Amino acid sequence: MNYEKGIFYFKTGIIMIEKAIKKNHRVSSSQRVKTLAKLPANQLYKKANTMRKDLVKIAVQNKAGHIAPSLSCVDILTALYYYTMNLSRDPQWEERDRLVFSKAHGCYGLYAILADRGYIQREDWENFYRGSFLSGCAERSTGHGIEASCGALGHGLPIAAGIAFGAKLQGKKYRVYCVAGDGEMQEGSMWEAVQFAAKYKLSNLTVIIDHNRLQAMDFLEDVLTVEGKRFDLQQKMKAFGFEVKTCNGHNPEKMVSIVERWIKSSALDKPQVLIANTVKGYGLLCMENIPKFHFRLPTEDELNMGCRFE
Ligand SMILES: Cc1ncc(C[n+]2csc(CCOP(=O)(O)OP(=O)(O)O)c2C)c(N)n1
Ligand SMILES: [Mg+2]
Repeated sequence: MNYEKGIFYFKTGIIMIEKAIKKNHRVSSSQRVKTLAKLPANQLYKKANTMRKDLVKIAVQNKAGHIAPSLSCVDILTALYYYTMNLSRDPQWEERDRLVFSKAHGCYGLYAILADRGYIQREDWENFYRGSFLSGCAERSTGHGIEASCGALGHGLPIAAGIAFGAKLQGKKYRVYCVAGDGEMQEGSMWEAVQFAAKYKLSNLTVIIDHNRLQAMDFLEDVLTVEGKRFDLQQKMKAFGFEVKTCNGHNPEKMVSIVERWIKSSALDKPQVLIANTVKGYGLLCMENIPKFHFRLPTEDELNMGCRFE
């Protein structure tokens, strides 16, 4: 009798496990994933202003210095996170679009956005640079929406090209975005990745270059850009086989429309680059376009000079 009862419970247990597996399978299929809501394009600049305000407040309070390189790419990141990228509440959703943030020192706006989108806890963001897991340069943590560690410049684009190539090989539909610095584009590894992406026709890869014309403590033209060659990057990227567009990098509405056209163009068989003309330190009047602010906190007097986002 006990033996028969045991068999009965065993069989019931197996049926329950099978049901649970099926249910779990259904929930994790891509159709059931809750995608993150997009903002209307004309609200993106306003959202970027909220992010700028947040990042300046927290960076100043925590004494973290890379404010200017963070401010120049907030509109780019806002365009990607609130409009262009296909994302879900689960930062590790297999079908998600990937962002590789190559100029990882300018990550404060990225942190503000990841906190706003619910990928990182507000408390971790508020304590960044003073004890939380969020450090001065973004480090890989896919559970929090950060795909790669790129503190040493020149690594993000090679990683992004590898992910895009893998997606193509596997027939995956997700797209890969890479935000790179214009000074960073001097790294040899970036040009190896550019050649690779063009050779393998990685049409699922979009690079956005934060073209603020400054690198660390000096202007690009005074370091490596050939004198007078203002359109250096466009010409080079075109010659290397990329689809190239240029626009105002503080106009997210314009940026999303360019990228949207690329995404929807089935005839496009090239990787693309958007050269986004930006201002380093954009939004804080004391900082805009001033080399010494690459890694320097503003004084109270400098902050009182005002900003564009109140
Ligand atoms: C391989 C490497 N070399 C040097 C540095 C130091 N460094 C940090 S930011 C930076 C300037 C980068 O300029 P850019 O890519 O134009 O970014 P921006 O600060 O203008 O946004 C440098 C040289 C680094 N992080 N990695
Ligand atoms: Mg730069």
